[in-house]
Amino acid sequence: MKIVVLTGAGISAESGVPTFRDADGLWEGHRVEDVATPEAYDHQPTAVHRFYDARRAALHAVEPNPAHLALARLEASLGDDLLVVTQNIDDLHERGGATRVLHMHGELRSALCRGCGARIEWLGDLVDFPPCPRCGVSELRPDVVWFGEIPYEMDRILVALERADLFVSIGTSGAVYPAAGFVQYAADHGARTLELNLVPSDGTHLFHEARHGSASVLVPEWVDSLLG
Ligand code: BV8
Repeated sequence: MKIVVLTGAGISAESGVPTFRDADGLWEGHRVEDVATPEAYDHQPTAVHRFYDARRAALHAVEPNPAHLALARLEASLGDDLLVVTQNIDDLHERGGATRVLHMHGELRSALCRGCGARIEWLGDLVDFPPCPRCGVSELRPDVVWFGEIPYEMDRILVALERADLFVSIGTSGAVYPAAGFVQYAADHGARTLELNLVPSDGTHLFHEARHGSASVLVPEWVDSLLG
């Protein structure tokens, strides 16, 4: 059985990573739509760097939770028949043991050089405008897909959705496109669809089935039901 799993901030919530749209979904008083845009970066690069530097630094203080671990267990069993597509820019899927993860909105632990286009693993701050290790130009920005920018790996994601027998959405509000449209695309290509979320998402009516509760409970239960 081919499965595509889409994850959002809700899968990392119980690890202590704030979500975007829950009550505390603000960083330093910023709305994510106000700082996660190329215009915001052009107008106030230092503020945007501080926003992402803080989130990158916070990665060391959080750990994968049972939901991340369960998906890694599922991948160990299904191999290439499972693809995890995440909207998250944290590294908790990987630290939970997953190896096939597509970060469609980029990653905190990566910097993108506006000079030469290189994507460089980056663990420190960018606010001091360090030179790109490849071209030497000081044009490193967060390697994150902002509103108005094109998500990464869309071709691979759409092919996987076309071939999927099952599409499972975990911990996402269904507020941002094109990720929010994946459920319909998968269903149009014959997949069954399942939502695992704390509360019904904006798109819950689009799913064949929806289960509501904490990801750290629902995801291991779902994986156990598949693996027996
Ligand atoms: C694009 C990276 C073209 C940055 C992010 C008008 C109509 C429709 C669309 C648009 C429109 N105007 C503009 C658009 C397009 C726009 C968009 O969708 N805007 C929205 C606001 C309307 N999209 C774009 O610009 C995208 N690009 O469209 O390019 C294109 C398209 C296709 C092909 C080629 C070209 C780029 C969007 C990417 C923006 N970057 N993140 C960063 O992280 O700082 S968005 C960010 O918010 C996340 O990445 C995520 O994608 C998004 C939504 O967040 P969620 O992960 O869902 O988190 P949220 O807090 O919202 O929800 C958490 C959920 O978890 C909740 O439901 C909660 O109940 C649940 N939960 C909480 N705790 C738990 C839990 N569940 C289980 N257990 C728990 N414990």
